[in-house]
Amino acid sequence: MPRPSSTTPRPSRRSERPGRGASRPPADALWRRGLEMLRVARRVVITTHVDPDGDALGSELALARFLCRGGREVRVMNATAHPPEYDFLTRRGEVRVFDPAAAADRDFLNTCDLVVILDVSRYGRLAGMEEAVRRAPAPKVCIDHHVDEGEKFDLRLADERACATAALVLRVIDALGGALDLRLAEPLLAAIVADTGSFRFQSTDGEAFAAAARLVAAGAEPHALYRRVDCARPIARVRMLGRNLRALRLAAGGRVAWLRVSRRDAARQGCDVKEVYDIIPHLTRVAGVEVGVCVVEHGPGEVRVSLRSAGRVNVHALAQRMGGGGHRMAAGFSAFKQSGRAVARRIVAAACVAAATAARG
Ligand SMILES: [Mn+2]
Repeated sequence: MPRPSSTTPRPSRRSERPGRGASRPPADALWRRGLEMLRVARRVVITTHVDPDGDALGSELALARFLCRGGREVRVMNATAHPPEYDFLTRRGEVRVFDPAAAADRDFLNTCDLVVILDVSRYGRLAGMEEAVRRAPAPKVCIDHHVDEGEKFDLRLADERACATAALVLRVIDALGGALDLRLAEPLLAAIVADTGSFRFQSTDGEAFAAAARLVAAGAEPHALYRRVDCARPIARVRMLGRNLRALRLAAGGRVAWLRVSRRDAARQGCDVKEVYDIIPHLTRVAGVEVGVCVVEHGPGEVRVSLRSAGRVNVHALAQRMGGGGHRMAAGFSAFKQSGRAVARRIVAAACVAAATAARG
């Protein structure tokens, strides 16, 4: 099978006029096969990575709603819940947290005729759903924009340059002749805003803006989205960000900014451990910092590390060495049966080497 990333069609930047026209229908054989599988499927499971983010959830909702229009039976099932700030996007019961003990969940997964895996480059990212998805007899189609980790899906529709998986979902909807309405536009815009850092990250391209123009024309409201996602935080969460900003440490002569926080630290401040991740955009805001490292102890022996690049360091390469993945500018990994302190020491040392090398280059 050819490497999908080299052949995946992408709307031409030159021909795409702002605010006009659907993205060019994907034309190569891989995409044609994937689109045909989506078109003929009648019972579809859609899933994504553990701890779904805005792109993961928004992509799922838009694809599910689009496929439902064709009379298909579609279930969105994830290993864990999405952040509560995205609840407003969902209808009651629209997204299920997969329960391996629930016969209804297992039965649907085992009798569906297609499993669509979104925003995931490796089965391992499905965490508690991995085994059940692998065992499901239906073919698995992956739609994703992460760096290819060589994982074998039945079909992988991928474009590493895409700003968000949602941009690929929009290409799919366009190619299958779907019309945009608010039910599709709202989650797609939330997804693109999330994955482009509100149109600021390196992945932000003409396709992101052209898609956004169409989604806004279909009724999505950027300001309302911002208010609901970013401006509804409990005071404890904002105060914890303040404490974590104070605790930020610099290494490698100011080229690496890093922080280690535990679930206990967060709990002491009345916060959920996932709210620690609010610090991440700030890591690379410091002048001279090339790499940001956020080490979070989720539980005894479970450490999750987020890596961010200011531009020169490929943090995907760093994450990959530790068994993780992601993108060139944003990546991460999990470590088990190790202390947060030990993991932090190892990854900060590696980040310092990478940052120093980049500074010399
Ligand atoms: Mn994504």
